[in-house]
Amino acid sequence: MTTESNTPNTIERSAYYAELSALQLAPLWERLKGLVPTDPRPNAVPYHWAWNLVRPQLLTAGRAITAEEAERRVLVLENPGLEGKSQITDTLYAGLQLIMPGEVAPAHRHTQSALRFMLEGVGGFTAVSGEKTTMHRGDLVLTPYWTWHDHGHDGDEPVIWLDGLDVPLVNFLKAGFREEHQANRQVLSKPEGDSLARFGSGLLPVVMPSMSGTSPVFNYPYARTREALDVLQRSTDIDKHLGICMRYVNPVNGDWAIPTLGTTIRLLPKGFNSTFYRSTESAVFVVIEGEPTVIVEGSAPVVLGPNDVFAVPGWLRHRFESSSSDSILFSFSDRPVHEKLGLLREERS
Ligand code: GTQ
Repeated sequence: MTTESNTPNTIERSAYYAELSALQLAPLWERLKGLVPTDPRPNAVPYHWAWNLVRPQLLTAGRAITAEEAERRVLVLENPGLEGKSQITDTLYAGLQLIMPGEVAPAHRHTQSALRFMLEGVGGFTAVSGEKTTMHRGDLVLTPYWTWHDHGHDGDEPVIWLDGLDVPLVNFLKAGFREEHQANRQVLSKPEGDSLARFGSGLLPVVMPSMSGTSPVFNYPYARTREALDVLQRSTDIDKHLGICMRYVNPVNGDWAIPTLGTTIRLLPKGFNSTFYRSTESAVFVVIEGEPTVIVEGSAPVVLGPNDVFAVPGWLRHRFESSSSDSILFSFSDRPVHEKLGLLREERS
């Protein structure tokens, strides 16, 4: 005799599913493999933004709108796999920001963390939490979450930098808040260079102020970074996947400089070909020196020039070649989040 429990496939499934749907119920067995995939399936695709094509469009933006009207005059780098989403990878936001001489990008704050990687022009500055820093090419400048920040420009040529934010992550968590300051510019209460002297000189105050999770070093000057890479290049200790690759650190706790965004600088010596690497992190690269080639498995090699941006979604094997000269690449990624949640998986071939 058959019982109800061992006679499946006896009902009309589609009518049943419609009944379930009306009750806000769904059969997991139709969805399990999509919900719990065998391996990561990013929507983002590898993509290259060539500086020589992007820069003229950015300068046109300079004639289309003022920094003040725009609040931030930025061209968003939007991944072709994430059309309309203002995302460069599944978890990261990137944009190129232009500020013209004398302009102000008004003070605001938000719970998304931001970084600026300075690319072009002299005299641009940003102010964060009462301190101003003038940005030079290759400098990494941090805007910790929920800190007032405004940008300005005392020079006489366009200033352009790469913005990186954890917008998709924060929005996924529905933890986004934004506020506009009542003044365009915040009051400066500290001398320029205060944070670097206090926290970024191999020294820390004996009496530590209370801190957020972001590094209190708010500008990591390229002059210092470059000098370190120069010395490290004399060593033979070159990782076959990463080259000479260093991370920007929060000197207070040894963590990544930004809790959600992993920032690195790497030097690939002339003639260096890295070996395929992949990890669950998604990353954005920008070339600061040289002309490296990036090879993503399954795609044609891409030759990158200075200031070109390249997005590598998670779990895609990729490697770099640096044939004609030394190359230096800055990158930011969601790696700290993978690490902190125990989700980081790497594969080195
Ligand atoms: O400079 O504060 O590219 O709030 C996107 C959002 C830059 C900024 C962006 C922002 C900023």
